Amino acid sequence: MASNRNRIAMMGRIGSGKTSLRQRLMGEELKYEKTQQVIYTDNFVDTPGEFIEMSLWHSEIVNVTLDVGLVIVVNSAIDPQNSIRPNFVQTFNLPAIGVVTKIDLENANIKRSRRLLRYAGVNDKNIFEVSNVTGEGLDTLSEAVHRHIRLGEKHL
Ligand SMILES: Nc1nc2c(ncn2[C@@H]2O[C@H](COP(=O)(O)OP(=O)(O)OP(=O)(O)O)[C@@H](O)[C@H]2O)c(=O)[nH]1
Ligand SMILES: [Mg+2]
Repeated sequence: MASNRNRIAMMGRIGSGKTSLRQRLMGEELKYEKTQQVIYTDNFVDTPGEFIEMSLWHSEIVNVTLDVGLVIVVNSAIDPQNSIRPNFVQTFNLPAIGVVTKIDLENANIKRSRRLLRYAGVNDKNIFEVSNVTGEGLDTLSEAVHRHIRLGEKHL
């Protein structure tokens, strides 16, 4: 059977910046588009924030991870709410990276985001801070992602 392991699953609350980050990591123009369903591209499985926010969809998240080699959990630095249960990422037995987005905004609370990502089970050394708008932090994140996934290549 063909392997889909050269793909990344994007997870996080509605509006946290998953799709924007996918566009940035692929060097595409930022284009706002609400994710209404699971979107498969060569290197990504982009999920709607509803998958994390509504427990009804939690089993779908597990299905999605069968098709990937890396999980990215996205947390917006301006969102005080958490929808991810403790050690959530450990369920998948996959490498996990945490990304704090929206660090360009005045009311960004990076410390809170890092805490929520650790709570979700992401190791502190695998948490990166970025702005999808200014591009800050994206090079460092990109390097970390490339240790797991060859972006730009179709899945094997
Ligand atoms: N200022 C700022 N805005 C951002 C950043 N990342 C995303 N946004 C904005 O936040 C909004 C939501 O971004 P999306 O990438 O669509 O979020 P999403 O997580 O894919 O949302 P769903 O598809 O609804 O689950 C858009 O208006 C983006 O332009 C960032 O780093 N900084
Ligand atoms: Mg989206």
